[in-house]
Amino acid sequence: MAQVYVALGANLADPISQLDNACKALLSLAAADSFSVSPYYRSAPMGDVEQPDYVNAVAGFKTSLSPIDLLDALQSIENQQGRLRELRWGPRTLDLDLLLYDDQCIDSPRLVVPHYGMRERSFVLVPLSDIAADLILPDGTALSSLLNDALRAELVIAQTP
Ligand code: A4P
Ligand code: MG
Repeated sequence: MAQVYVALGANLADPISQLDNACKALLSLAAADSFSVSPYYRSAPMGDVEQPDYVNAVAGFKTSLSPIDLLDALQSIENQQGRLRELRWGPRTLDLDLLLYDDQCIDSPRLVVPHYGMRERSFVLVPLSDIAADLILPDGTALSSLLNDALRAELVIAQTP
């Protein structure tokens, strides 16, 4: 079994329900009693595309799926929830990014882990630390060392679990 962390993000079509539905789907990939999810946070969109605010969260669970099978499962959940891939960094009903897969480093055409943006993004670091405060990244960096008050101030709690 691998311990994995998945970032959830949505900014279209009732984002809170999108995250609720995604959590139910992720639960079905998780080993019994291994699933946890952070509070949901609202944040301004990162990037230059004009679009609604996002709701973001991070889920953690144990799974027997291989990394690529897990990516396939995440993409099929995105597709079931009406995801269209129109514009890079554009609005979406649901984005599921695989942040961490145990302490593996993966660099393949379809999958890069740890996820490339996770060390800078408040909407990833804060919810990840809610469910895994003592986490050490594969390169030995403590998650807590990447967090600060300015990052926390970018987020507003939208819903607690
Ligand atoms: N891929 C490679 N590695 C991974 C991984 N670790 N997890 C590949 C998931 N996918 C991975 O992703 C494009 C391709 O990345 C996939 O086909 C997969 O094989 P995508 O989800 O189709 O495209 P995307 O989401 O538009 O691109 P990307 O780069 O994932 O976008 P980001 O970086 O996630 O940014 N602002 C706020 N506040 N909150 C947000 O959540 N999200 C974005 C999207 C922009 N602004 C945001 C937020
Ligand atoms: Mg993505």
